[in-house]
Amino acid sequence: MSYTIESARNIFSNTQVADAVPATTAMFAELNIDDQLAFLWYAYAELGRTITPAAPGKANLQLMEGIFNDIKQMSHEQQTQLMRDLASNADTPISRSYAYFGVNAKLGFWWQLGEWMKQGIVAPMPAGYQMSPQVKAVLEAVQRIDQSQQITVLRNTVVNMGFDPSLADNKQAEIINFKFPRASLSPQFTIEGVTDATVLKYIEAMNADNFEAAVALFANNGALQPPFQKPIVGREAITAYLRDEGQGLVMKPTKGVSETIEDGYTQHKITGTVETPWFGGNVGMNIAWRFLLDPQGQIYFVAIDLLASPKELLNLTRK
Ligand code: EQ3
Repeated sequence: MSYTIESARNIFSNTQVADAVPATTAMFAELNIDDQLAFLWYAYAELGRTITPAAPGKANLQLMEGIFNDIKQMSHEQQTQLMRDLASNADTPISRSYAYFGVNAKLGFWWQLGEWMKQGIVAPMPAGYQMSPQVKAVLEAVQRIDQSQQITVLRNTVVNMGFDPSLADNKQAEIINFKFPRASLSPQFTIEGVTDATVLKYIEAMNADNFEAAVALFANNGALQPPFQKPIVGREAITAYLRDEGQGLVMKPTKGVSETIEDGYTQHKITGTVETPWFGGNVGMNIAWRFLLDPQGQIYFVAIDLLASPKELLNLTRK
């Protein structure tokens, strides 16, 4: 039997993923624009009761100095309109610039706005704001999920804001992204039950932000499937994706299972935690990597799943 990306998606198909994330993100998308902004403010404040994201660092924030200066000059009404424009994907100059921010730059942009909202430099939530029942319902849904799922919902909403770059004329524009300093030594690790060289090299390369080395492990037509997304196919597309989304992640795989299947293919399921540079060791996301390697030992397919619960870390049954 020869695999297709579609059939590869079904390896270890009994893996339970955190379905509450897309469900809550969909509830959020149903809110009107002002309710979306209000929800984000309250969800962010709620999260901030226990953990707050790390400040992104001066050098990173300087990348958007021009836009920040413009925002500081605006009236509170204009600032509120700017936030509405971003949330509604409107075609405005700032909304277009935002489209060319990488994921971490988008998060950093809102981090700065959030700080300035607290200080009154950017328009805060109106005094006496009354939450609509719809906002309340989404907030309650968010309170029911664990912290790693909450930050994923927040991140998804921020990523989806701004003008859609596929509609812009300047499709080749340079993506502005943040870099996070790494400790000089990547975390040492062994994966109980897995010794496959390709899998170990993948984790090692990702923990050093060495995306070229990680992508060199893929077959030409190989694919990477991020949590809740369709597979990204081909080395070039995977490199672009990892440069945008993989920066500064710390991967801590702990255990796994390997087996040879048909025609020299091997499959490996590894579980462990992944930390984002925003929250460091305070939030460990429970993750599974489901690898399918071709007979040459190259990655034909890898899915990254955000797991439904810590219990899933122990689910290594071969299906
Ligand atoms: C200002 C305020 C509060 C109010 C305003 O009205 C609206 C908004 C938006 C506001 C601001 C909100 C803010 C600042 C939110 C910040 C949220 C943050 C910092 C969230 C960060 C989340 C990061 C996550 C969930 C990262 C997850 C990464 C994963 C799971 C990566 C997995 C991967 C692995 C393991 C691989 O092997 C391959 C690559 C891949 C990337 C898929």
